[in-house]
Amino acid sequence: MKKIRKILLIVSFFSTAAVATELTVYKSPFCGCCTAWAEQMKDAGFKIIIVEQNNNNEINKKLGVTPELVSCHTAVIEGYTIEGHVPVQDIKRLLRDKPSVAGLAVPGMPASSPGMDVPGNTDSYQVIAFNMDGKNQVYSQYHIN
Ligand SMILES: [Cu+2]
Repeated sequence: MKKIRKILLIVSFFSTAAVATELTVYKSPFCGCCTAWAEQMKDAGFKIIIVEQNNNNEINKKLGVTPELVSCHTAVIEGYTIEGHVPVQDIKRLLRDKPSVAGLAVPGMPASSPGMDVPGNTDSYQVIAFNMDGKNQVYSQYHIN
């Protein structure tokens, strides 16, 4: 029994390693909080591909990231757009549930969000599920008292 469990563990290790989901991050080479967020996504098991460019104006237009959604970096994972400091649990939920949305966004750069991580900060913020037609809804919220 113990032996079987050990084999299963090894098999599951290799299968997750083989199918690491790619997360492409578009960012400015000077953005430190973008890198901090990408590091957390890497720790969560995603394969990170960084594309450095001066700004994301063009890609944001293409991906439906409107000015009220915009943040410091834009990422793409399995056809979904991830704008800004979106927590990993929301991305995992998105990939699991596969809702018909264009992506998730944390507009601006809330000080309490992952990658910002300003010590002791508990500013509330929302993760917005957005669509190409401009229809947005709240996907999750953090530090709401
Ligand atoms: Cu940022």
